Amino acid sequence: MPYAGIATFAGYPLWQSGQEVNAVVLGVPYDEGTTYRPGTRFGPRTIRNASMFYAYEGHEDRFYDADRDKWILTHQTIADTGDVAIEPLNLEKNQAAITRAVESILKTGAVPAVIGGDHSVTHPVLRAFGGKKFHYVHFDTHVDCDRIFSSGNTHGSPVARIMEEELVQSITIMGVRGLSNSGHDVAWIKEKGVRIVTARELREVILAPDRNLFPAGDYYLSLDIDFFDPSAAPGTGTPEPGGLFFPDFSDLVHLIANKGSIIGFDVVEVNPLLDNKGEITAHLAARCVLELMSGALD
Ligand SMILES: [Mn+2]
Repeated sequence: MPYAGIATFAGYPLWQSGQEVNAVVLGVPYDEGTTYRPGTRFGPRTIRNASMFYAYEGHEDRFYDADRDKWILTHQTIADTGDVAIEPLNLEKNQAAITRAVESILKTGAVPAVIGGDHSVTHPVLRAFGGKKFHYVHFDTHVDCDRIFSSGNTHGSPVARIMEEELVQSITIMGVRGLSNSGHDVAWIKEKGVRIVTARELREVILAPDRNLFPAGDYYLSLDIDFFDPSAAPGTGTPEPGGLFFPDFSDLVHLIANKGSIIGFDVVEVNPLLDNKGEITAHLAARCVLELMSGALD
């Protein structure tokens, strides 16, 4: 039963380093990049716990998606490697440890499925791809391009760092809204060629999918849980009204997976200390990991 035993992601087995599987789940319990309400260091453990809800069926019977009337992730080998060992207040060491952990997964040919942690962890995760060319899609309320003094490695700046280090081929930020983005940053990144699709625009895209929105190629997807409406994802540090919902996200993942190939992804910014009693944010995050996993593997 899902409430018994030690919680790995959705009850999948632990990964033995070097073992060949299709995808490996990696937790990054790091939130020292947080600029407002901390607590996402507890994200990986809580998401794993919530994900056990999806461990009713045996591995052979995973999963029947009733909404789409199709089977997903059947016969895919998935494993959980636990968490990166974080050393408090040692940014360089932590970033290097995150990069190394993802490298060890990529080396075996598996898709890394990262669960955070705050959004600053995406930057060292992307370093692990070592110059490989791919499109980067950032699902977020915020453009995460802070350029203010000492914002170097916070959860408000991963996109700026990714741009500086030229780690990706293109950047698309989806779901942007609210009053906490700097208009100057938005103007700056647009000028640099970053594509921004606001939450309002995204609703139109979902109603009438533009098949040319995503070119063919490899994709890395980064999901900040504050992409969702706070009514669906209250457990996050910087909520903003006007977000989207799970079926919207699912449609977007399918849109990308049908055009390109998802080579890695992360789900970040789940803060269990701010979640409601039913832990709906953690459950949503677990479900999103499975949706992304299906987009990557099926
Ligand atoms: Mn973010």
